[in-house]
Amino acid sequence: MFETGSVCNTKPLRRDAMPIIIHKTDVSPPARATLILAELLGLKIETREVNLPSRQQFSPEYLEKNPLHTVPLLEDDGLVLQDSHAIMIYLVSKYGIEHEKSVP
Ligand SMILES: N[C@@H](CCC(=O)N[C@@H](CS)C(=O)NCC(=O)O)C(=O)O
Repeated sequence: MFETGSVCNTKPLRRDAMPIIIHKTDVSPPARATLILAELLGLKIETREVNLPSRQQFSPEYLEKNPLHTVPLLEDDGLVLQDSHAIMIYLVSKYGIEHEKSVP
C-alpha cells in the first residue's frame, strides 16, 4: 500500500513545499496510524522503509535521527519527530486547518 519512496497521496495542498517524509514499516501499527491520518488530511507523503528484522533502525544514520530506534519517524522541513502520537498531533495542528479549508 505504501511503497518505499512512494507518494501515497498527491492532492496538491502543499504544491510548493518539500514533501513530508515518514520512515515506516507496514507491520507497525503506530506507523500505519500516521500514514492513514496523513492520507485523510490529503497530504503528500514520501515514505522510507525501515526493515526492523534487519535491524535497520540501528543504523548510525537512523539512530542520528531517532535515538529511540523506532518507527514511525517524521521529517518535515527540518523538523524531526520520533513518536506517532507527536506526529499525529503535529500533522493535525499544522495541516488540519488547510484540510478543513479544502473541504467544499
Ligand atoms: N511510542 C512509539 C512506539 C513506536 C514503536 O514501538 N515502534 C516499533 C514498531 S511497532 C519499533 O519501531 N520497534 C523497533 C525497535 O524498538 O527497535 C510510537 O507510538 O511511535
